Amino acid sequence: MQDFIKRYPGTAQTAPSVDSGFPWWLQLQHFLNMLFMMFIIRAGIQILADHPRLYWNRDCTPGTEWFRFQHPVPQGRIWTAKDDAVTLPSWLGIPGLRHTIGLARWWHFSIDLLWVLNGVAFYIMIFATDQWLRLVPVTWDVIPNALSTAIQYASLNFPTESSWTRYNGLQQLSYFVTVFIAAPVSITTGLLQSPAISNRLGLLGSVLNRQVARSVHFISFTWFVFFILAHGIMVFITGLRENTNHMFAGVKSPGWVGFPFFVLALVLVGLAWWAASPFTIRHARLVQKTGRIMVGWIKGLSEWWEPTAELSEADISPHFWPNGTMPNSAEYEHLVSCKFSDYRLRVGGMVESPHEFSLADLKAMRKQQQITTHFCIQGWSGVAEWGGVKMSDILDMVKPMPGARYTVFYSLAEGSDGGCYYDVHEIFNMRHRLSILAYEMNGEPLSVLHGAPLRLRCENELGFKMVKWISAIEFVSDFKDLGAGQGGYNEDHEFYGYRMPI
Ligand SMILES: Nc1nc2c(c(=O)[nH]1)N[C@H]1C(S)=C(S)[C@@H](COP(=O)(O)O)O[C@H]1N2
Ligand SMILES: [Mo]
Repeated sequence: MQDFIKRYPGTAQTAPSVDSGFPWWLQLQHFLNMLFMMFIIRAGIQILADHPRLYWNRDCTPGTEWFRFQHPVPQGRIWTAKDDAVTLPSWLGIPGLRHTIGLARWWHFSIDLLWVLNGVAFYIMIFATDQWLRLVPVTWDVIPNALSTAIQYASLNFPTESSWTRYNGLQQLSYFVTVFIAAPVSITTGLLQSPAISNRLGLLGSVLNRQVARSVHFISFTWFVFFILAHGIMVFITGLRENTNHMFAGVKSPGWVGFPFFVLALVLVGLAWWAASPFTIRHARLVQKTGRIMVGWIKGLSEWWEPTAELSEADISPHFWPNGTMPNSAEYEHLVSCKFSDYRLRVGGMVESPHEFSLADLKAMRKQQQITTHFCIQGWSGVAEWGGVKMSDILDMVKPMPGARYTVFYSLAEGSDGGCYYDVHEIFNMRHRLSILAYEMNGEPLSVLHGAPLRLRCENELGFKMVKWISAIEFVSDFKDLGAGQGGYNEDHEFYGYRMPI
């Protein structure tokens, strides 16, 4: 053992030495990364808490999860995905509480964007200088040296460091994994969870389906948490002054120059940590609007990709989570008892030819069937075969006027805080081949639970945009005057964005 340690002291002597110190941009990016990560991780945990189960299979059948922090799904009663959300303390999640995924997502995605920009700038800068040689192992010697470092740490007899010019083996490997593996894996698996991207990728989106992506995203997250904890502890126990001088002053000295800046950085991150949740709860609408300005437009762009992924019968999920607030009016009860023979779908607003359709009228029209994946914002997914009428056929019949820009779907059901559930779509998105008004699910008439008599399927959006128990469709030029003016019930009440293909 001693021979081994003597031969491999911890830092690979054959590794190139970096002599340009720690430039100001590196110090700044390192700090920003820490600040951004705090938001991303906390908001990410909040998102996970909205469906606190992880699976390797796309169908999310209860009992098949490999990880959960929630009881097993109760049997013998309706248990919706919203019932399943877990409450988080406000110091942990952003903004804490229960089912606050709408706000958490604005934080997660907006700060993600800043983090990615910081990361891209970092990649460019390190490869434009010699700094990349700190992070990328260029000699196999790094492996025995990493082992040697681990042994020495475990023996509490720390190796001599020369981190001004070269990191030790373990350090280099863990930095490499973090910067060049975990970060890109997190970004890709994050994006793969979106309906627009997943559905666009065909086979790839199906093999690396949402639950696989979500599970890998989680594993990558645990790496980050482990790394940040270990890395943070190491700052303190391997030479606090030298380390903080490198990090915050860019100097090699045994003095205290960097330390005050390090403390300041910790105070800033601490303050941001302390303020994030109360601020978000107090200014929820502002967080929603800022998020929309920062990343909403990028999400909106992906509505232009025609969703393509269609699956086969073998992919149909044995279980399809139900979600939402059921209708409970006398009117709806009557419709159920007459088997929807008195049901009329009213289509009007800014159209040349307003229509009323009975269910029989709709069933007499051209029928389309499609097997697709449903992506709920909360994180679960499920595959079903849907049968119904193409929205583009309805559009051709009612002829929206030139000034009409949005299609509004109204529900027979109320939302969870009372008031009509409704949602707004861009008209062009209703012309996609897979946008249908479904009256069938898996070959059977649509059940009450899943939206009878009629629900929307719009395969490049998240589930909440697919209104169930549709009563009427209206074409409008603007949605400012509807509800709280955000483009839908969950947009108004849960601060979601009205264009949510990602
Ligand atoms: N009227 C109405 N439609 C709704 C909802 C709702 O609460 N009310 N929930 C939405 C959400 S969040 C999802 S994920 C899907 C769930 O559809 P499912 O119950 O068929 O799974 O319906 C959407 N349509
Ligand atoms: Mo949902």
